[in-house]
Amino acid sequence: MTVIAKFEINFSRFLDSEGRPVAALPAFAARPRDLLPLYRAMLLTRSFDAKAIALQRTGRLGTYASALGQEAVGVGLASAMRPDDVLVPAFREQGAQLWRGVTMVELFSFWGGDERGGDYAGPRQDFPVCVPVGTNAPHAAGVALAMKLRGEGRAVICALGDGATSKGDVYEAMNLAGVWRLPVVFVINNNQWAISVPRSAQTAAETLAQKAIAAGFPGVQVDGNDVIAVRHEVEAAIARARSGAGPTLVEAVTYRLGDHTTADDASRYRDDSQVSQRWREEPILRLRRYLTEAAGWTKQEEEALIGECGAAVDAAADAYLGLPPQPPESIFDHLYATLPPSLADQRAALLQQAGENG
Ligand SMILES: Cc1ncc(C[n+]2csc(CCOP(=O)(O)OP(=O)(O)O)c2C)c(N)n1
Ligand SMILES: [Mg+2]
Repeated sequence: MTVIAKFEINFSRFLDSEGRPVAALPAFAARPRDLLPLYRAMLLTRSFDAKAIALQRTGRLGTYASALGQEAVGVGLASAMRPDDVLVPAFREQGAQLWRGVTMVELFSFWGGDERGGDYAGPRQDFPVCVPVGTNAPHAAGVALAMKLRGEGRAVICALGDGATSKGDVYEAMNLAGVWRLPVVFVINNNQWAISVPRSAQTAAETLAQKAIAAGFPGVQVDGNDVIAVRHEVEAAIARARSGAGPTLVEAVTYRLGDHTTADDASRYRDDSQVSQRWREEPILRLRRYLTEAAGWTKQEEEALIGECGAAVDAAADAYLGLPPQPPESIFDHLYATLPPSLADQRAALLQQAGENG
């Protein structure tokens, strides 16, 4: 027998878990303080998550999926994008969305069940949160096809979980993206869990990055707790997409430090000791250690930044809680440009009933 094809998957990391550089840093990180916007964005995401959980626990928000421990994935991928690229998120990308200009009030509103929270004033073309697992992948391929047909030189970034890569629609989207060389980057947030199902029970593949190979494009693995690595590899993938060379898959290896959502209790299916271990590798601590060492980041600066993020989150929560409720018929108003007749009838019936009930 002869070897007719050979593949390999590379792993990228710039900072180890102690925050020590293990490779020459990319240009955007040449001056340590240039990393402060990334650091702030990760802190803001963590603060937003904590508030969202508190609001849910007190009955003022619906079920919520926190990104605790995975802040570097969202912030890293979004900071690699240009404003005119399109983000097609799953449901754990609040770090990316906040970076892109989605407001905290919009995000609270969405998770509070208010459809206006998926209609962003800022990044108008970014897609809203997508809870049906993996269904955003074909959407992303479709957007990328439109960009290609129009010759726009933009890119789509599609965020997916590790569990999503076990789904047929994700393979279908990747297959089309490969064969049509679409300008799309699939970023897999490999947080090791799909609710209670561990990564090892989802797929026998050695890496998730290699799933790109079957679809005919490159896959790379990055340390998903190293925001520099995530940004650097996604930037390279976006440049490839824009140049017409086609898609890339970036697998960001991280860990879900929190419950799956506020409707979950992860202590029922995983060991606390495993989680404590993973806290040592978390992305914010890692970058803080680097900033302290390389940029003289002080305790005072740290406290001021935490205070500033907390105040911004509190103000957004107050604004969300102060929003007037939506009228009941709004449940019909955010899915279709033109309502199909059957739904138009239901909307009219609802309005009539609401009128009769005063
Ligand atoms: C099509 C579909 N099936 C099942 C669910 C229920 N569900 C919600 S999240 C989830 C696991 C997703 O795991 P992963 O893709 O790894 O994303 P993570 O939640 O870890 O970010 C499942 C099964 C769903 N939302 N959509
Ligand atoms: Mg997962």
